[in-house]
Amino acid sequence: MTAPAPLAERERPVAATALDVDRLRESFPILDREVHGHPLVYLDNAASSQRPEVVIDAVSDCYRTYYANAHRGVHALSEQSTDAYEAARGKVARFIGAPSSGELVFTRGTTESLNLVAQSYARPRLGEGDEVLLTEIEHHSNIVPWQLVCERTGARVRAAPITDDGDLDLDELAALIGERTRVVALAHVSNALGTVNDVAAVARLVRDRSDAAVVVDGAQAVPHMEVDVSALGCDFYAFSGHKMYGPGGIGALWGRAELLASMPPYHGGGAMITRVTFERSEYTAPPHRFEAGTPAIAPAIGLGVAVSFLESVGLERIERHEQELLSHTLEQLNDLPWVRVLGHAPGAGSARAAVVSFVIDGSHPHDVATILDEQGIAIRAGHHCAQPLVERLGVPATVRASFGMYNTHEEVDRLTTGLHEVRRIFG
Ligand code: C6P
Repeated sequence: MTAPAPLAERERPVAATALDVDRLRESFPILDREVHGHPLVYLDNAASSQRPEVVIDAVSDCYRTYYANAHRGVHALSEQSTDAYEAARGKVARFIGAPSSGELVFTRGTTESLNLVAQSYARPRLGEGDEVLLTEIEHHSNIVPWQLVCERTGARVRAAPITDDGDLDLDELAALIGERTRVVALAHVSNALGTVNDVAAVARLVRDRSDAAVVVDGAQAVPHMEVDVSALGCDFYAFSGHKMYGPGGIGALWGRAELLASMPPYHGGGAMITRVTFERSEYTAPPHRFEAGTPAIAPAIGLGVAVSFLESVGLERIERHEQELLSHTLEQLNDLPWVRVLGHAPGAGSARAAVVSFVIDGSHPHDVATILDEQGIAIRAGHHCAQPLVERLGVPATVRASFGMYNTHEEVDRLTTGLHEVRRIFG
């Protein structure tokens, strides 16, 4: 028995050339709503994006028509759920260029994926004096799991410096890779600044100098650009469904087959064993070895549909559109002398995704967020779970506008108008 087909047919491909944003927006029911009497302007996509109707329907259809536990029953519903769950794995694996769906582990998201690598891959390999090399731009999810594993093994965390504009300094990074480096873990795209790290170049540097594993936090890359893990040359790649127009509570970890095969389980429980006695247990092969307990079946199926949706819109077109929004935003903000944008100017350093962090003279970012919210504009203010980065940049917090495929130039203009209102209030 196979997964229900009609949903895939309902994934309407959007026009072939430029992105038809008006039509695209019709796919996202929430974008129609008002906030505080204003049409919603949703610019908090780095925190979590919104979902298209096909994803909402896929999850709902699963629960309405064929849901049962996966991998556990011989009855029709269980087989149908299992098939749909495994089909989603195949789709997600193909989407990121994984050589095989067996290398794609479903997790709760980026955070769990990175903890899994830290505990199952790194912990058995780390000892006193070994090093885990991170960068100053990392999200807490790519810092704290490594601290936890270092505390238990005697290894230590080091951080490769970034420039004042938020670019990774590859020479400095190379100089920090030594014979004790066991892991190099970095973000593909910074959630706070949008900086796109050249992961392929970093992976080459690491390979030339050590046999450390290259672990990539892809949370902010996968929804916005084509990702091919094979071409990147990394060993692990982590991402979250809720940032890529999919359901919450689901994400994935891709890992090289031979590495996954060498790793002990992260969690113990049902579905990850072949035999259990009170003396010992034997474990299944990856990916199921790392999916103990009943998985998030409907969310995984929804993630598969989100991936099909992204493919139907086209990553290239999404990236082009978001780059236009980024340029438009930077042009507008650069005209406001009381706004200071963090990160480098477009074209001045490494590539930049459509995330814009800034500070406003005389206004705390949280007050800015509140005044924008009163105008129906959702942005995020704070340290964005990247406290070492924000400290490195010498600011207490930032205002962050982060864009998605459905944002428009008019929404950028609404943001600018909103900032003028902030200025009027704070003088
Ligand atoms: N960043 C933001 O507003 P989870 O929560 O596991 O889905 O993702 C964690 C995570 C890891 N890495 C990066 C680069 C991220 O941006 C995030 C989530 C959100 O920036 C929430 S803090």
